[in-house]
Amino acid sequence: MRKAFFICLVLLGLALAHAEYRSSTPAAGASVKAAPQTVVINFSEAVEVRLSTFKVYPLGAPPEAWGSSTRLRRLAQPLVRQVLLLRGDAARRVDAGVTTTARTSKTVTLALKPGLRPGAYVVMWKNLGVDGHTETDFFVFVYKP
Ligand SMILES: [Cu+2]
Repeated sequence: MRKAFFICLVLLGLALAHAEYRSSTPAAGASVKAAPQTVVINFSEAVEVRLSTFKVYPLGAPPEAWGSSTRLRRLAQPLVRQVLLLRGDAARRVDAGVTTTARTSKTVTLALKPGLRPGAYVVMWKNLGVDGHTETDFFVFVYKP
């Protein structure tokens, strides 16, 4: 009994220790009617902004898939694996980089290029938390005017 309680505390500690996705604008899985100009991601702890990678890519998913966040996530996984750590890919991305100027922050803002086309978009990152742990994750949102 006491041992189980201790293990729970350890697991809880590990879960709290990483800079995990908490919320965002647009939200994960959201469909927005107006083209967003920024993506704001809130993490559970501060990240080293300059030592982390953030990207937004068009998913190229067919319109009939836009309504299913499960299907969009499945389509996004191979893209994230392929491009997250790719260099020199600015032309393929729809983000114009991180605008958060603080060295460490729980909230990271990405500017989006103007003229976003309707479609599904993947927001992906490999962050470095202030505790020294990295976390790779992504979410998808849909722009459907
Ligand atoms: Cu951690």
